[in-house]
Amino acid sequence: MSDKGWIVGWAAVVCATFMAPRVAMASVVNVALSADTSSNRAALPSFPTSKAVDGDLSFESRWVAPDFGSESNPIWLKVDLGHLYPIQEVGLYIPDGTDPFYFGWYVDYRLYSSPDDISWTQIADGRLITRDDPTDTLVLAGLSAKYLRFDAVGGTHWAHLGEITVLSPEADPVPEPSTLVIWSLLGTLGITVGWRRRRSSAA
Ligand SMILES: [Ca+2]
Repeated sequence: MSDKGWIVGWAAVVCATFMAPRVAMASVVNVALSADTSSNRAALPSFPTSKAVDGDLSFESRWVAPDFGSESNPIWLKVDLGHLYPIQEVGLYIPDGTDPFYFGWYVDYRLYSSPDDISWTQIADGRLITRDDPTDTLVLAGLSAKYLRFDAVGGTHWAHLGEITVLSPEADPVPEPSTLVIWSLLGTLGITVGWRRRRSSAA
């Protein structure tokens, strides 16, 4: 095979290797995990806003603001995702602990998104009820956001939220092996071409 044939062959292998793993490596990541959070109301000391994005679903890991939210005066928790992400799904959860005293509490909410912390769009509303209906899974299509805001607008108890998860299909933090494969193959290609050139020169 000529040098040109070797180069064309290796180029085809590189292209095929590059394209295939990119499709296979597509995954979903919770981009809200450990994100920056804030609120328009001071939280109880043991229940700061960060508890709502720590990945812990226990009763002790909640955000709790010591007041009731209302339609006209919501108490909100804002999540700064750090970047504009395509959003596939948002999960909301409130835990109930083991004491029946806490069973049946509910929080009415409205959920907003924003690309810039200035312009906000309501994307959902609902009611979370401890034990009976503590989770809402909101499947979203075509939404991109940098900020999400959970407004507590009513309920039987103070504004609170156990966890918010924000799943993005394009935020895979794992380095793509395809990149390593490409450099490996390009390195091999260079060695091959160099060797063949030296061999040709020697001949
Ligand atoms: Ca939590």
